[in-house]
Amino acid sequence: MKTRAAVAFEAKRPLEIVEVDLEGPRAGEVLVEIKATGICHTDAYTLDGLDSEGIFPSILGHEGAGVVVEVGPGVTSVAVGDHVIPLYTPECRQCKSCLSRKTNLCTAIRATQGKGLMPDGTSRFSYKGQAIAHYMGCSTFSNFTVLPEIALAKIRKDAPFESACYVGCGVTTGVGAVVNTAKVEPGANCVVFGLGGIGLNVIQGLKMVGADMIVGVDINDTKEEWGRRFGMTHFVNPKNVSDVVAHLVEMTGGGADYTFDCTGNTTVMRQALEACHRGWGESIVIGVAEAGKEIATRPFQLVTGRVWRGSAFGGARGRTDTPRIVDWYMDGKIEIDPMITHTLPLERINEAFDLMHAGESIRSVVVF
Ligand code: NAD
Ligand code: AHE
Ligand code: ZN
Repeated sequence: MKTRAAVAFEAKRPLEIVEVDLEGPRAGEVLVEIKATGICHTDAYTLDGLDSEGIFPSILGHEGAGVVVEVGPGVTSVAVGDHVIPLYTPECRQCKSCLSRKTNLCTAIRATQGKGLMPDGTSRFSYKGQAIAHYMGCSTFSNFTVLPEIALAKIRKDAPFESACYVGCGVTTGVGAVVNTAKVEPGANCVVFGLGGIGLNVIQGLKMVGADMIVGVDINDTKEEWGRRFGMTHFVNPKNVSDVVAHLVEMTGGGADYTFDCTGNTTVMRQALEACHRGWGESIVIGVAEAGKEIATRPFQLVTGRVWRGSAFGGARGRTDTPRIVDWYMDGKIEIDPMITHTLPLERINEAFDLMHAGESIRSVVVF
């Protein structure tokens, strides 16, 4: 079939909206009509050529929601008409990682996914006879896409696609980092670095679990109002203080119980670790750093009890946890709608990247 898609032909070039060819689902695969997709900073990072796994040409996008239109042979967990969220972190429930119960990082299809291919080693997308790579196993910047069954979470039908799509990455990543990775307890003092589409979800997760101090740190002053809107209690612009770590340690009475990096900046990651309380403070790295970047700190920081931990997709087991997060939204436990600052048609998707780079959006969503 033909489908409209925004194709990344080359790094650092705007996406082009073209009609691409899409092959139907093979065994264990599902054809999904994408109804809405968010634009996450990770899409921008890959488009900007900063991802060591970036492939071109490809169809980016990993934060979608849609409807199952066809299932391949052997598919049992979803059916035509089901509403689904594509999962860049699938959940096969059979691999060593899934069975360990220690991680959400299913390894069943990670190798082919990283190469922009379906599990059988081929691509379903092509343009003028040339293969186009899938992205993070999702490629939600296409009106129709094919995914493995294990990479689809079935969600309730009354959830609007325009908001449910955000659960496909940003909401789950932020709220999940609090609930699943850090397991923040009520009364904790926390610091969140970077108040964008991820950081604000960390903040609302912290509020939900009953954190005490929720300090937000951002170089963009306009983010203060956004942070307060979702539960932030204090704001710091690092540009206004001489030593941000010392400032935060003093503010939190000796250091934070938990800190979260939602910037992808390795200098900030170090600050986030060092702003933790001696003896027990934990820093969660959520931000994705540019290819080649490394983190550093004095080992003494770890010897004296601070913990450096990472979180991918908020530690969520996609098929099990994302339908529950959609329920939290539908039950009013978390908010999504106010964070969706811009809604655009696919033809204007490049504006979403401009808005993000200008710090003018929290989340832009393309509605097909
Ligand atoms: P965003 O662009 O919406 O927000 C980033 C925020 O960080 C902005 O408000 C910006 O002003 C702020 N910022 C930038 N530099 C800063 C600095 N030096 N100090 C303080 N604040 C700073 O991006 P997003 O969509 O929220 O994504 C944030 C990061 O999380 C990205 O690196 C993204 O790739 C990553 N991410 C990771 C996962 C995961 O599973 N680990 C999932 C989604 C996104
Ligand atoms: N491909 C990059 C790493 C990118 C990365 O860390 N991705 C996060 C999700 S970001 C979503 O917005 C993730 O889940 N990583 C786990 C995984 O298996 O990819 C690189 O450095 O090569
Ligand atoms: Zn993302």
